[in-house]
Amino acid sequence: MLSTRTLLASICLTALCSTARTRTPTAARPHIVLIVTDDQDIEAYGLQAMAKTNALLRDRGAFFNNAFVTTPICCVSRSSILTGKYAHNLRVYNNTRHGNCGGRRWRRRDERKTIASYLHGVGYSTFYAGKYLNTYGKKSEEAGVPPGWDWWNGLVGNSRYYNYSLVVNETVERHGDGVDDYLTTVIAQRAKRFIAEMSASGRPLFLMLCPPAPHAPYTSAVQYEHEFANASAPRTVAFDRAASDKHWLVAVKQKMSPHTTRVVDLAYRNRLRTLLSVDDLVEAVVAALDSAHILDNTFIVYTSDNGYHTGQFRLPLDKRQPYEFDVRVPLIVRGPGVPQAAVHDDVALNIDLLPTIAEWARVGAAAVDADGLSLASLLANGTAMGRNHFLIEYWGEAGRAIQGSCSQTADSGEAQCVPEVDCACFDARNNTYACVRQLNHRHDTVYCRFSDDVGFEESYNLRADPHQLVNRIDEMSATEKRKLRRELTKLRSRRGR
Ligand SMILES: *[C@@H]1O[C@H](CO)[C@@H](O)[C@H](O)[C@H]1NC(C)=O
Ligand SMILES: *[C@@H]1O[C@H](CO)[C@@H](O)[C@H](O)[C@H]1NC(C)=O
Ligand SMILES: *[C@@H]1O[C@H](CO)[C@@H](O)[C@H](O)[C@H]1NC(C)=O
Ligand SMILES: *[C@@H]1O[C@H](CO)[C@@H](O)[C@H](O)[C@H]1NC(C)=O
Ligand SMILES: *[C@@H]1O[C@H](CO)[C@@H](O)[C@H](O)[C@H]1NC(C)=O
Ligand SMILES: *[C@@H]1O[C@H](CO)[C@@H](O)[C@H](O)[C@H]1NC(C)=O
Ligand SMILES: [Ca+2]
Repeated sequence: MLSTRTLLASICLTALCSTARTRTPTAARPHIVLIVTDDQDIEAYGLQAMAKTNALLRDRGAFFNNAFVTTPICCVSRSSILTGKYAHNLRVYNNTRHGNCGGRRWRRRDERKTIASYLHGVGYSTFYAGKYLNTYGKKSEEAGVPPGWDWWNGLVGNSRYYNYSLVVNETVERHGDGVDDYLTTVIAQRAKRFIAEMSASGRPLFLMLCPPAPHAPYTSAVQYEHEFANASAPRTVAFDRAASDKHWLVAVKQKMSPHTTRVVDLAYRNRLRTLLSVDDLVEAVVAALDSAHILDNTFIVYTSDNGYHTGQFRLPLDKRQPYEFDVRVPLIVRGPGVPQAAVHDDVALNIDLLPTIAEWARVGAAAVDADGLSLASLLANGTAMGRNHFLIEYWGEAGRAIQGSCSQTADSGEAQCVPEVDCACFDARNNTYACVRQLNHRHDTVYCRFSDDVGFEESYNLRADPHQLVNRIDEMSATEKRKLRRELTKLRSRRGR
């Protein structure tokens, strides 16, 4: 008896085969790799540690000069990346379960409509490896595989490099501190295996790779421990500069002590070192796609979940601020139809990644429920995005991670106070704000309003003052301020674009 397979094979010898193929809706869907690093800022050091990434992605694809996240903190931004939605529409507010980081509402509603579900729904084989949401897997009954993922390697909890647990499909896998356990390396190896095994399946592939680098504790791989021995945090005009015209948390900062400055410089150096392993990961993934003969039909997107600061305005380390160093991120896209070495000035946001990837995957625009815009036409032929402005929003944490010998208390309204940097606090309840960021041919400005005791406002003209040294709020007319406040209310109260 002739088996179906033999029958198909004989049909394929005739011209009918190609007709049959073009009718198969998944046949020409591109493969997609999304790489999201943790806390990689663009302002302080950009991609300087990443020669291979620059050669393989940036020089072969498009680089965005103006890529931003809409909320500068891990879990919230990751939730926005996964869904294409602003945080206020997800009601994800901070890195805790209480703030809906992997919380009940997230799991019941929004996690069912992530990039994974959309792509799985149109036939993609999906793969995840690395940090997910900060609370992931902390409760064993919640350490399952989120909807839409076929191959799952989710890191339990926040970024770590050694001594971590991965949930592999549904099984917890414990890793120690052997050379082979280095998380960035493990992610690269598993991605290579997935590509090698699945590229012959005929299904389009989607990989989301989330290395811990360069997030604290900035542990480098052994072979890179001594690189960048002389590097130090950039002494820009904002470095260790008093900023008394800024909101409370920044205005009260003391000049950094020599000890804190040493800690900041060491962190900077170690962050670069951890990125060398990400650079290797990029190289390994590109090589695996090439060996599988699918590189030319693969989009590769490289970005970060938020920026970072190292000493600007006396803020020793961390993110969470409305300033450019915390909200700007690298964004590089390589793929079919993307011209080489293109540079775009159009704004691109974390919430744009899902609509972009969905368009490449031909999900069908009507099916996609997102706040962001697709970058696909801009990437293909430079079609302007037409976006005038966007929202930046953040909810300050309080009472959390006040460490060791620090004198702050759980009810001081502050959070993330760290002994190694003279107990500077990285956050406070009233570090809660929303900003209208306007960036187009005519304007380059930002206006922020804080939810604190005084409704503090900040305003910068970034064209004249790119480092945001001078808060110009007092130069704004009452009419201008009213207009911006109205715009903020509008952006925060409904689906904003
Ligand atoms: C995880 O699940 C996928 C899909 O069922 C399977 O193909 C893969 O081999 C599994 N991975 C591991 C490491 O067990
Ligand atoms: C990993 O855990 C072991 C056992 O607790 C500890 O001795 C070791 O220092 C840890 N390694 C790292 C890199 O944190
Ligand atoms: C680092 O600084 C030391 C001392 O100034 C110098 O000898 C060494 O060549 C520098 N190393 C690099 C890689 O620049
Ligand atoms: C630009 O590219 C997009 C996506 O490939 C396509 O849909 C659109 O028609 C193109 N527009 C022009 C003007 O070529
Ligand atoms: C996180 O957000 C929730 C909801 O707004 C809030 O109740 C909680 O206090 C926040 N957590 C911290 C640590 O600030
Ligand atoms: C912000 O919070 C801190 C700590 O609770 C408090 O001391 C300060 O007065 C507050 N400032 C404003 C402007 O709300
Ligand atoms: Ca982060």
